[in-house]
Amino acid sequence: MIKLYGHEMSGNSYKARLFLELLRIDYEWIKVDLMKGEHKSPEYLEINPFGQVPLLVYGDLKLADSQAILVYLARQYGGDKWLPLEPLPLAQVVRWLSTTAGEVRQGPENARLYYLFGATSINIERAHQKAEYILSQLDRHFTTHTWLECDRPTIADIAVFPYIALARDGKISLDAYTNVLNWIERVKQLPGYIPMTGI
Ligand SMILES: N[C@@H](CCC(=O)N[C@@H](CS)C(=O)NCC(=O)O)C(=O)O
Repeated sequence: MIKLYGHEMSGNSYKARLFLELLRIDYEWIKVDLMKGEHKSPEYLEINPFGQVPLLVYGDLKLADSQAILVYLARQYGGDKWLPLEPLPLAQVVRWLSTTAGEVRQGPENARLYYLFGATSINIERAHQKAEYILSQLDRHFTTHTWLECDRPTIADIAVFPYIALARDGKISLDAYTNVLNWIERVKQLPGYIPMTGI
């Protein structure tokens, strides 16, 4: 059985867990207590030298990084439904995976780290500026798109969703972004959807 190492307050862990649930795949959830520093223990560093969650383990496979986990699960278990095969739609989906690791991380994810986990080395003004920027971009995108790409939910939506939906944890209001709010509601209606604290 697949094992997913994660923490319940980690949006990146939630991302992998949400997708396993949407795919209706059985898995074992293994809590790595970030607050106790378990992710930096020698035992954990042995299986993930980056010392981060999430980590997917399946037999000999050890796969870190939430975006990589989405790609693996989508291709292994989802056919081309969640991750298209054709060059252009595939590239369009990958573009949002990059945006997740870029603008979404630098904006709402960092603002949440600052307020919720006391990561005071983060420049909060810059995080809020970045958040405003990506939220405006997304809101404009959703004036003409129901889903991020391909007119259907793909791993682009699953990757971007958690830290956008958790933006309020970083003291970022979503009220001005009606199209984003409507998209969040659409994601919540997907069969198999599970919530996390803050969403
Ligand atoms: N690129 C990684 C980032 C993972 C990440 O930042 N995980 C956080 C929790 S959400 C973590 O483990 N932080 C502890 C650390 O980096 O020391 C992913 O998308 O999974």
